[in-house]
Amino acid sequence: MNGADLLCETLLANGIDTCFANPGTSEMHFVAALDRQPRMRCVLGLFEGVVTGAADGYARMAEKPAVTLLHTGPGLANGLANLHNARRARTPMVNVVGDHATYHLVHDAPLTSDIDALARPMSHWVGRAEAAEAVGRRTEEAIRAARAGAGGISTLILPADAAWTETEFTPPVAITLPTPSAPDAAQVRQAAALLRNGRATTILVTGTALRAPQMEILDRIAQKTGARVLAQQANGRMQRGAGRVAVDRVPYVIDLALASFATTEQVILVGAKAPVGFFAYPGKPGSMLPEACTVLELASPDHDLPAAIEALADEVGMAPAPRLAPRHRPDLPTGKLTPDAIAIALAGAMPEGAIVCDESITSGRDFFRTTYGAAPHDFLQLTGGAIGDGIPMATGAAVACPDRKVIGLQADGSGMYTVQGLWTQAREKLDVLTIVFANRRYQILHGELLNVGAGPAGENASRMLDLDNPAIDWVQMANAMGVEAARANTVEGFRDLLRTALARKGPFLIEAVI
Ligand SMILES: Cc1ncc(C[n+]2csc(CCOP(=O)(O)OP(=O)(O)O)c2C)c(N)n1
Repeated sequence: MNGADLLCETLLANGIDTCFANPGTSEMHFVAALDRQPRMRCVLGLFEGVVTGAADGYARMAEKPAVTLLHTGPGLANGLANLHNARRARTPMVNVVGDHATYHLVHDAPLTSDIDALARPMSHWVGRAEAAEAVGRRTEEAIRAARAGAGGISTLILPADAAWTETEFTPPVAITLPTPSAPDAAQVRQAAALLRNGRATTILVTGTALRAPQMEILDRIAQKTGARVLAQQANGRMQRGAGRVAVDRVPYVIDLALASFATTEQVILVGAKAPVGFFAYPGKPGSMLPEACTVLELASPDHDLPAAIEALADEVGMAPAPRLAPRHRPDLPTGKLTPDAIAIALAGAMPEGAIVCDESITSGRDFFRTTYGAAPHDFLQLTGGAIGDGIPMATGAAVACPDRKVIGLQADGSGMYTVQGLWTQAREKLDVLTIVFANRRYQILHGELLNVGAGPAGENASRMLDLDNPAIDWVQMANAMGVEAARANTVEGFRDLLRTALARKGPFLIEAVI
């Protein structure tokens, strides 16, 4: 038994049995240890952004961490953007980053870098297994940190000699997981007092408050008190669709966000942050709330949010029943394909229990309005604004939930960041339908150029914002990675492809030319 074996045993003893990986020489003993563990599912990603994004999507659905295997500082660095997104979603994750053998570091070999420094900004916990004997303890610390509160990113650096050195073995046992903090009774009383004072109140929620049972209680509180319930702009996971409470989210577009809160006098935060502009825009405020608005945090993300919601209900009372969205299939238009028509087609055809991974950027802004009455589904968003999480997230969600259809709503520019994830979907035969919104441009940035007051795009700006020369052939690209694909230009063509794609199992891609 060496340090790498001990690492695997400790992970498995704690229910971590899925490893998203992209290894190198310094991790070869960890690879060999994983090889001796048939209980561990190892999934190769062909770029570290796929690895970390897949671990993010996996944990959001599995409700437990995956482990990632990353190669030294540069491998970790390639995966950082999606660690950032996962950190924003409060996704639990354990990253294992291999390093040179401790005694080799003095030589400053080409791959030597300050891994700790690279890991820190995107991790809640960073630790080093200094020697084989420290691996078990360090791994437990990493797991504990990943499972603390709402969830955290742990990065464990594993020097090659700590991995390959023999060590004494006592079979690891599952650690006791930290319990989330109980709601603060004084905050609950204060929130209840706000809800009774007759002012215009928004209850702003995220995290586990966005699961169906919690939203039902929130809606019953809202009916009783006249408050509005709203989801944060970006959320790790939300349960929505027919038979569930229809909750909207804070709009991305700053003027819409400001308008949404214009008459709000009080905000009660349930795991959420007070709403701010995604960016600063000249002449516009940073906070989306009116100056005089009162903000009260009922519960922080690390509190037990379901318990906080129940405590609030006990304090203020509830209406007898929640208002649930009825099943609704809007009429499909005909002719030219638009994002709206795609949402309408999905509202009619999406199977029950689908997992929608949304990285549609501008094309999905109106998706909610059309799909409140779609079959009940989970909705996973890009949480940290770092594009390139969509295809990986869908990949990880499909690994976590093999019996559910995963639907990726994928903007084309963002999709190109981690397009290699399609290969993993083919290799693992994952049931993912990717819908690429092929508008052949960075549409959002055309808008932002105007929004910041920099004027319309000229020749140079267009060359930085347009993707049409040459146009990306998504069908050929998916095919090259083993994923069947087809293109749709019209609503009728899209509807037919969607029907075919949803009737089969396995990865499929529709290039929706909009
Ligand atoms: C990692 C990262 N790099 C760059 C950006 C800046 N950025 C924001 S949106 C965007 C392009 C979006 O284009 P696309 O994905 O095609 O969506 P569309 O705007 O066309 O709907 C870019 C480059 C970012 N958010 N994250």
